[in-house]
Amino acid sequence: MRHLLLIAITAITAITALGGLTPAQAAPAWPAFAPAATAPAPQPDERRVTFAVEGMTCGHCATSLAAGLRRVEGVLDARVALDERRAQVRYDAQRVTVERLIEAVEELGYRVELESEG
Ligand SMILES: [Cu+2]
Repeated sequence: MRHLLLIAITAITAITALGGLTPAQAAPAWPAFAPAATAPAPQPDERRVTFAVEGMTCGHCATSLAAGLRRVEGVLDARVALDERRAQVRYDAQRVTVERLIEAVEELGYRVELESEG
């Protein structure tokens, strides 16, 4: 009976030594994720809007209105046609709203109405 017990213990010890995992092997490997870069920038939601603008009297008005619109955060481009009394704005809807653009035109001293979007 003692011999059997001894044999059993020896066998278990041998199995553990040969087949058992060392702590290093048992420890889970670090997940192979790529290092986290900075958060990706959201995709711009590019849109166009056209405004009817009243109050421009000369080329300087049109130039300064276009420049003022381009300074608004989220505006990608602005073109103003004095003869048509129109301002066309290309903007990122993630960063600016049409309401904000209207405010900006009014702050520059002109009356403005939304003409078309898209
Ligand atoms: Cu002017």
